Amino acid sequence: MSITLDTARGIFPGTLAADVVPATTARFNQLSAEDQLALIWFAYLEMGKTITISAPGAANMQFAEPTLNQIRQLSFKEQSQVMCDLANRADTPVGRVYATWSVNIKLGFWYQLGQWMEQGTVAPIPAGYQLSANAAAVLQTIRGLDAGQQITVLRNSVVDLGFDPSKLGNYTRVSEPVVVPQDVSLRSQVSIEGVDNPTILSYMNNLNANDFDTLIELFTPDGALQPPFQKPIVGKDAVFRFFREDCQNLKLIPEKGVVEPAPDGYTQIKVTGKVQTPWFGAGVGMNMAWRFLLTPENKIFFVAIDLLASPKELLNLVR
Ligand code: 45D
Repeated sequence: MSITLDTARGIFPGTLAADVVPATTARFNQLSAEDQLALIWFAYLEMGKTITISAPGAANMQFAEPTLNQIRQLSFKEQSQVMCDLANRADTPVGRVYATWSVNIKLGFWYQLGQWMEQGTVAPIPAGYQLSANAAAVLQTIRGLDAGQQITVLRNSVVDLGFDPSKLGNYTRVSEPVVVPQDVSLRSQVSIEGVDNPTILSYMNNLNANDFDTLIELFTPDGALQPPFQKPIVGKDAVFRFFREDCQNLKLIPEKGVVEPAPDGYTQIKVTGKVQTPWFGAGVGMNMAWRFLLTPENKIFFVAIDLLASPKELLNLVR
């Protein structure tokens, strides 16, 4: 039996991912636009009591700024309409611009609107807004999640707003500028209990240093990366673009792992640990697993990144 992307996706099948996240997102997407906006707003306010979100840098905000300034000039009624249109995925000028943005630009856009809503310069969610019973139930589910799962639900709901990018036709993707990789002398080196494979250590260290040029050379030409709750991104070019657009300034803190032989001279390696996003820094450590499949030449043929169901899963290294 030879190795394919499909067999690769099935390695370490005992890994328990936080399926409650896509399930909650699916329920969220069934709600009315008004309920969606109000619900994320309430969830966002509640989370803000325990964790702080970092302000995005100026380089990050420059692309959203023209749209934000346009919105600020509008009446409250018009502002609410713009936000509802985004939640309705409507085909509007703002919805189309929004669709071209990377995840971080979308998050920065809402971060700024949220600040203005709190300050009262942009239309707030009406005081006393009553969530529907379904929306209230979704909010209740979100309350029960751990912080890493909560921010992932929030992130997913923001990403899904706006006009559907697949309906845009040809367009230019807009993402924040790529930062210079961290100076080699300043780089920290991870250590992983049970794993000394140099490709794995290099993956973690180069991603932590934003050194995507070196990182991508660890992959085979047809190598694939599967982000949490997504389909695999296949091929070096696509994976490289993903790193540059969506993976800057992450902090990977792998803790332990196992190395096992796989068919055809391949090696499968599972690592568990924490990941921090620049949006919340050390305030939120997401419980994650990496499931790698390496070729006999020690190149990455496949890696899946999973958000784990519970901290207990950090200890689950069995096949
Ligand atoms: O008024 O090894 C609302 C990979 C509407 C790469 C709003 C990775 C209403 C390979 C929207 C509520 C990337 C896969 C306002 C590893 C409203 C690899 C505002 C993993 C104002 C490890 C809402 C990386 C706002 C991971 C402002 C797992 C919401 C990264 C803001 C995960 C929400 C990153 C924010 C996550 C959420 C970031 C900022 C989960 C950020 C979440």
